[in-house]
Formats: sequence, C-alpha cells, structure tokens
Amino acid sequence: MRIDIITCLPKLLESPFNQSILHRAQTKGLVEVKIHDLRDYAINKHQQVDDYAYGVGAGMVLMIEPLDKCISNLQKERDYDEIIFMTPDGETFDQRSANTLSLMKNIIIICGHYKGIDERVREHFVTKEISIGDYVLSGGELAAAVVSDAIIRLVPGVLSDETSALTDSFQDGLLAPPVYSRPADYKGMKVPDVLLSGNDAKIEEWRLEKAMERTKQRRPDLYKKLFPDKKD
Ligand code: 6GU
Repeated sequence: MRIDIITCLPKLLESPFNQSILHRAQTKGLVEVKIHDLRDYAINKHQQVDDYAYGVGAGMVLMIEPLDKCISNLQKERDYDEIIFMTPDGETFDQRSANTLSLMKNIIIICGHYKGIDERVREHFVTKEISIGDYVLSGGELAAAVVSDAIIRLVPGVLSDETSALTDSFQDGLLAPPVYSRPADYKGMKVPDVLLSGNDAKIEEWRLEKAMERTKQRRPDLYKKLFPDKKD
C-alpha cells in the first residue's frame, strides 16, 4: 500500500514514520509512505500556501491552488482509492475504519491548518473526512500519524505472528486482557497462577474472562453492543 501525506509541516511527521513498526513496514517494502511539503507547490516565491478567509478577516486558510497542484501531480502517477482530509468535523475514526483503509492500494491524506482549507478542495477533491476524536488539534499532522499507524499495522506482514493484530483490543470488539512478564513474584506482587500453569485451554479461558470483565467495567457501551441480551 502507498500513503501520500500532504502537509506544510513535514518535519512534524518525519519521526513517527521513522521509528519502530512504521519504519520496519517501509524497509520491508510492505508500505510506502511519502510526505509532501505543500510549500513545494506554493503560488509564489514567498512560498505562500495560505491566505485570509474571504469575509472573515482573521484566520488563514490553505489555498486551493497549491493543493490542486500537489494532488494533480500525484494523480498523474497513480489512481487513488481515497483522498482523505483530516478535520475535527470529519467522521470519527475507529478500528473498523482502520480495517477498511488497510485494504486500499493508494491513499492521499491532506493535513489542514486548524482554520481549515478552501472549501472547494473538500467539495471537488476530498473523498473522505476523518476526525480522531472530539477535541481540537492545531493541525491534521498528528491525527494523520495516528490514522496511518492504525492502518499500517494491519497490513499483512507488518506485524509478526506473536504480535498479531488479531489479538488487539477492539479487533474482536473487546478490550485486551492484562499481560504479565518476569518475575512471577515481584516484592509480593504475584502473576496470576493460571498463567504459570502451562494449561493453554485454561489460559485462553482466563484471558477471555478478563477481557470481558475489563470491557464491561471500563466500556459498558462496547459491552452492551457485543452482548445486547446479557443481563449481568
Ligand atoms: Cl483530524 N484535525 C484537527 N485539527 N483536530 C482534530 C482532528 C483532526 N481530530 C480531532 N481533532
């Protein structure tokens, strides 16, 4: 899969994609992430990419021309499944959206300023608008990194079997159960006996029970959705 991210703050995005799993996904050739500096498509030698909003005065808006140039340039090279705009008024991102997007071949993600981008870009180029939650960030960059991370780790081959995405919180609708590592007894704080028993069936049963308990306690909304008929 290929992800093209358009931003005026490319530095803000470099580090997340050059560490750990996201970095490995790229060096393995499973995912290609290209960050495009919108200033390379500026309308003048002052590197201008934003301007005052008509009729409002205060607040800069990303102009249509640099975005059009950048997007059109990319579309000359390949077809895109989605052109996504990161915005707090988009649809709220969740694991289901991540699953869907992880199946795409090419996507563009546009990061906006907090005052937004020219509405004509949204009307004529953007095919999907995503928010990562009900709060306001200064720009779409960090949200784009969040969404890309959630997508990329689902691409087959990115995670090894033992860290498989299938055991994640939310993948089966439940929160993940607790995990422990050595030592089995740390200053009297003990790892549950069942995990040391070597009985795989018993361990699985315990993990499911804990996942259900945790979901019911912390996310009653999810629990009700999964078990609408359950009384206790
Ligand atoms: Cl995608 N962008 C901005 N600027 N703020 C947000 C957001 C996105 N999602 C939640 N808050």
